[in-house]
Amino acid sequence: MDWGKEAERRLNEIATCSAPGPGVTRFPFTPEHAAALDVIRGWMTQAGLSCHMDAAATLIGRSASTAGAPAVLIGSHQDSVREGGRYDGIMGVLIGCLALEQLAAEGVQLPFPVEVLAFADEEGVRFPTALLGPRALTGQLDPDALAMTDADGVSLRAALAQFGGDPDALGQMRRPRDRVQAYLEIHIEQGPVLQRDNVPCGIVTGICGIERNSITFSGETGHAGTVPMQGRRDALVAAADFIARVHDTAAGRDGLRATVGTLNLKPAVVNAIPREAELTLEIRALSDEERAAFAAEAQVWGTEIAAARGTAFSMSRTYAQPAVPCAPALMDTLEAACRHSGIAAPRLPSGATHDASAMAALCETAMLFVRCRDGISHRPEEFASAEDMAAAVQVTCEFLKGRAEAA
Ligand code: HGY
Ligand code: MN
Ligand code: MN
Repeated sequence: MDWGKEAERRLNEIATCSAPGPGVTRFPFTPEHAAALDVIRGWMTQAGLSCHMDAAATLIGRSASTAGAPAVLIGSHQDSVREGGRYDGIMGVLIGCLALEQLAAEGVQLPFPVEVLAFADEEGVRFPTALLGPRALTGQLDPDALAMTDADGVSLRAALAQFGGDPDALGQMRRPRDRVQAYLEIHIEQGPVLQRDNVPCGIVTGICGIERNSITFSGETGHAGTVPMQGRRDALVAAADFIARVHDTAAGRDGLRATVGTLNLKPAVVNAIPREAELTLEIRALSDEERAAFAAEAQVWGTEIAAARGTAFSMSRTYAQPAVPCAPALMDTLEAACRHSGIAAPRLPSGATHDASAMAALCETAMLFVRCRDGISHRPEEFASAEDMAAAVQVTCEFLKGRAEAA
């Protein structure tokens, strides 16, 4: 079987489980999500796995292994950003299934069960929180997150319950640590390094920490034609100063990323001065200390700029997750698996965050990156080649065989 071509075919099929518009838009607990789970159930069944959906709406396929050994988990997320690509997240779920199909075809009996997990919500786009599935499995879920609402005022609790999950059971989902031996996530790199190195796969050394802050500048509205420029308390002008300061300072901090991804104005009409500018500031770094220091600096800049512009300023952190190193022993197993597949895989950090960052609270985690064309992701043009996906299937098979030899 040409697993690369098969992967491409299946990803093109599941990409139709999307809201209308360019690229893929598949938010959690939506009809698109339900349609995708029907497709993924087919993948899991074809891989010989028995499927069930847990209380966090994670679809889990488990191999029929009779071995009482702790399971190896292979997972990623089914959801996408708005107008995203066909590979981010879902490719990792598929490659786990294809690798198990390949091993079954070879007649390989692993001495441990394998589970493939399709997490519902990693992106945190619909609700201002993320990683619901992994945090439930690792006992890290903040119950307050269930009260968070989407743009239509629907709570995470209501959306999950309506979808067939069980919000009240999330607190009892924690997996015993002795029942899981490792978590592997296969994911498109979303960056340019593997293409630059001309190699199909890479081994992730660590996942950046991330925090998101809600920021508001408040001034005074007025008639755009009659209020003199002098003395205006224009919230958007203050926000513009702040955004430029954040961007220009972060540009000088190697490895740190700072992004203002959303901006909402009030009253948001062409002929009135903005009285309120609400924005989000996301900060990422492989060092949690560096990330916290930058957030503290931003707080100071906001206060100073607001005073200079005659506006008020508020900043509150709405989300945070620490940086996570990957497990050295698993990285070595992955490296051997790549070598057996004829790949000299480089090691590299992940600027993007992943389900693995939360799973690390339960077990040792590893990530295999797959080359990403021109480093483009979170866009319809995102692309991984069939050849590289075939290589990732082979590496995943070799990784599982490597774990079996070490058992
Ligand atoms: O935001 C991220 O890094 C991930 O793609 N959710
Ligand atoms: Mn992802
Ligand atoms: Mn993503």
